[in-house]
Amino acid sequence: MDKIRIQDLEVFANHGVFPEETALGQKFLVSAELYTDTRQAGKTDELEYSIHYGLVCQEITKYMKEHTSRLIEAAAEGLARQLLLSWPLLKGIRLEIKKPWAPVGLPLKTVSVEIERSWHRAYVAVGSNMGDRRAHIENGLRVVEADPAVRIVKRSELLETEPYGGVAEGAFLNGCLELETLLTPTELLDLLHEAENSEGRVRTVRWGSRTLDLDILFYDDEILDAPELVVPHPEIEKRAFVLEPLAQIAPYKRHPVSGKRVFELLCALKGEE
Ligand code: A4P
Ligand code: MG
Repeated sequence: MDKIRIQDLEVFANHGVFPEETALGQKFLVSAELYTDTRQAGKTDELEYSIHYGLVCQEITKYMKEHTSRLIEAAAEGLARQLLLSWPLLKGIRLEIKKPWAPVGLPLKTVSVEIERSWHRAYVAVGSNMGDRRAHIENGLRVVEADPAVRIVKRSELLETEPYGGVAEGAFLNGCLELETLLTPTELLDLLHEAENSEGRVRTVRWGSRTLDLDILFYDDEILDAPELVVPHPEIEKRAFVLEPLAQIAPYKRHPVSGKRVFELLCALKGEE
């Protein structure tokens, strides 16, 4: 991806573990690579299609001066998040904060941390088969959307489906979402659990009835094998109640393991019925 690079922006600010660092302040050098597609700006010569690096420098300076972190890790994390939230054309960022005057009592040029953060695309399955199913889903999605680090960019319809797996009773409403998020897969799962819990979800029987179930289907093209988080969701291919709504919003999305597209998986499953 194209990038706009800011190198060693000098800011006097008050981050540090030692009391004198927060009291007296010191010099920091901030470098950033802003990942963005510059093609349109390049063709039109119009600033509105790009990221105004002058304003970004001002925002970095303001953030560094207005916050006090003990660790430059925390300053970098907070600053990267703020920039990614405030600039719609910014897809990702590599950010380095250097401390040339780090009080370690030994001669050094700089110490620094460098992080890379970006927006990710995730797909989430939504289901409910207890009580006011539509209300459980809408309320749960409000909890998800309340986090600024998550944007729901597409929603399928909510489809009426028969219970699958032989444990749950009562028809389900099922749907799928496409999200853009700054959260890691584990952080996203925690947020989904929070939304489930806010709707009074009680975990009794696996695959049993539930007020709200939110499962991660895909997270970019990542493949995760930890038992507490398997991505892509291992049951996608077997479930019409996932593939039908998913095909409404992402028919051409490829399963990163099999390489098959969502509409192909749905056709294959229907062919078996
Ligand atoms: N976990 C691992 N991978 C994931 C992932 N990709 N997304 C872990 C979400 N969670 C994941 O889930 C148990 C644990 O799985 C989580 O704590 C997480 O660490 P859970 O939601 O507590 O339990 P569950 O929902 O009963 O189990 P599971 O396996 O999520 O059940 P499913 O697969 O959701 O199936 N029929 C219809 N028509 N529609 C439905 O929506 N749903 C189910 C439940 C059965 N039949 C259905 C439907
Ligand atoms: Mg679940």
